[in-house]
Amino acid sequence: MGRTLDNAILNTGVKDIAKEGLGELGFRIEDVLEQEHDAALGNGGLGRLAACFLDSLATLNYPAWGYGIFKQEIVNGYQVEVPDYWLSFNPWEFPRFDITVDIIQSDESGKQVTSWEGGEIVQAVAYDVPIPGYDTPTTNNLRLWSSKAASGEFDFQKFNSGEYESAVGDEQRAETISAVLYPNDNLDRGKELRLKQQYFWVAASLHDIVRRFKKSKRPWKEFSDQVAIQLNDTHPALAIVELQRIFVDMEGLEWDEAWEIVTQTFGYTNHTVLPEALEKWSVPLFQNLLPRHLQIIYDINLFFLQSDRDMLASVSIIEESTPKSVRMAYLAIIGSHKVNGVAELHSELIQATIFRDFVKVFGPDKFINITNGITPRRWLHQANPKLSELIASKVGGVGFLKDLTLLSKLEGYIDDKDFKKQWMEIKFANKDRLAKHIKSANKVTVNPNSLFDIQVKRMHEYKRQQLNIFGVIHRYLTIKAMTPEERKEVVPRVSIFGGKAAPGYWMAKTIIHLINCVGSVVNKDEDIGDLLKVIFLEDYNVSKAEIICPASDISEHISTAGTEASGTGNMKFVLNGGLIIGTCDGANHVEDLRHNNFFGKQELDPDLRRVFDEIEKGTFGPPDHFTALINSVTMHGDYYIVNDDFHSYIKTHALVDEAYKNQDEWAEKSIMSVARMGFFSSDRCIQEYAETVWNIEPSPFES
Ligand code: 26R
Repeated sequence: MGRTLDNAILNTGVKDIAKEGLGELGFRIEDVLEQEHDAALGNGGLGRLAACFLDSLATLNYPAWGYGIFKQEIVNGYQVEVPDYWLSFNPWEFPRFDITVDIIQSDESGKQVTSWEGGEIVQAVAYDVPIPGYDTPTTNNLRLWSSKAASGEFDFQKFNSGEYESAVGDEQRAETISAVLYPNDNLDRGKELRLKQQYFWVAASLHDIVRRFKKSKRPWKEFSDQVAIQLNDTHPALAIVELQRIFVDMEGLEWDEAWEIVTQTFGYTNHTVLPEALEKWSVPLFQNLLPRHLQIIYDINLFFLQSDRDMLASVSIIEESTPKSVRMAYLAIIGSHKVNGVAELHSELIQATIFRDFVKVFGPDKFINITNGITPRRWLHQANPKLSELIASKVGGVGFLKDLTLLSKLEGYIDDKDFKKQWMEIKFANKDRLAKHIKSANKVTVNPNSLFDIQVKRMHEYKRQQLNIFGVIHRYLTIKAMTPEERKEVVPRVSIFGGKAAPGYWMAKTIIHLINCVGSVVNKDEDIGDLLKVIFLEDYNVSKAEIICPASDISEHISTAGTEASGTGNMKFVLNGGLIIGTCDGANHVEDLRHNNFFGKQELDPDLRRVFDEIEKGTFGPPDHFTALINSVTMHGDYYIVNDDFHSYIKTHALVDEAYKNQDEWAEKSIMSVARMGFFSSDRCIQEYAETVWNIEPSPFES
């Protein structure tokens, strides 16, 4: 989510008043805004996409609610992680002690059941975060759930009778459920507490939704006319089972009627094809925690498999592994009426690979694409006010913030010298702002006239920050080998990295380590000076992204072909006039390359060989720190295709250098890129969900 205040006063149009008022009280508004801590809604692209959606839903006057878990994220320090309990106060989270849901947490016996009783009761308490739309009175609600022991009272009886531990135990066990957000990204670890969290969150949200529906007094068969629930990946897919349980066990509906309503209610968005990220829960774990839900899953599966007996094993929700496991993506597909990917290529890929057999069963209409988008309010107007103002002066005012396709009018100014000059001056000012941040955070001076090359996103091998840093080392060696005359032709460059690794992801941390080691050698090398600087920005988050995204000349989106579902950072950079380096499609080709590599038919690129030699010589510190990283390319099949892409990657950077030498043409490329960004607004994206999945219309406030 990032910070709330600046966005809220911009959206509601009171920023000038706030600025003036604070001024009279002797404060600078910037200083006040910076006091706020970033709120989280997850760890990476998935959560930030949801935050953009909330902004668009409110702006477009859609009657929508966001549901999330109360967070206490673990943030990355340098190498150690510290839980940020003491930072957790957020003035925009309004506790609603009047809105609580009692949730059964587990059935002690774990036995076969046809209804679900007994077990511990945990209470969910709502915390509401207001989401004001832009230029509309509509303000929607994001409801976060915090877990609490049901009684909320300390058990003095147990305490007095000497059972000290279990007296605090119940309360602590309850509060632990929502205490931490798992910091993994794209890696499923199947932890019991996480399943508890998922159920806790799903149950609280669904009972809230059902309670609201009941107030309408409409018959159950109209449930899906009033309610649409979008599953943001499979993490909340248990909701499908819980709603079926509410209908059948609690409200007395017949199975078939209930199931029809359930499937009409849900939509499922897939956000990744990486096999290690597809959620599976072991059946024994499920049996223990959610026995009735497991039974309902068996029944859903049975009825589904009866409809198509040819493909039993390949589409079964239960995987015949040891132990058996529940495939959450399959449950999500079977329990939804629409399944979508988040970019054209990604949607094609899931239909051709991981969900292929389901396309055969359900036919192609159930599977659709809805390309991601970002909100221009935060990612242009708020992060880059000067550019927003300049654009407004050319495209007929601030209307483009609600209809981003109006940006295309900028194409008409491509030959306007004065406009181009202003455009580039704003880019420079944004780079200068980032340079100042780097100076204070990293104690390194970077020249804002250099080419700023940025890669910020979660640290992951598939995103290939290692390809980038190997490229940086190659650049360093190339400059080192040049004569002073040759060096005069080099375009000065700052390579900027940022992003968190999951605490247990050792290889990702090794890549961070290498980046920092390269930086400390290169940045103080007097032969190099301003020609190359290497920066790792600590603690990358939304507020930092608001400073970073407007400041790129190029940014890197170089995930292995076919692995990045969509990416949304790419859109943030381009909307702010940066050019991008990106991987072309080549998903099918990747399989062949992996096969060849695996059977030893790999030839190491000579430039990459030089890079590895230099690391192994100890130029960047003890080489054994990086042995595993190098071996992953040279000895273990190069799963992420770093070697095969290295040559083309280096060539592309040479093209960038050449292009940057012509600043006039660069300005034109930059303007043209922004002019064609209209499609990538989250408003367009949300409209597509509204029309093709939810069947809802805007409901503007009427005074
Ligand atoms: C812990 C585990 C189960 C887990 C798996 C996967 C946790 C988090 C993920 C992250 C996935 C779902 C994710 O964030 N995907 C990203 O979604 C973005 C929004 O659609 C895309 O832009 C981005 O390409 C994709 O990686």
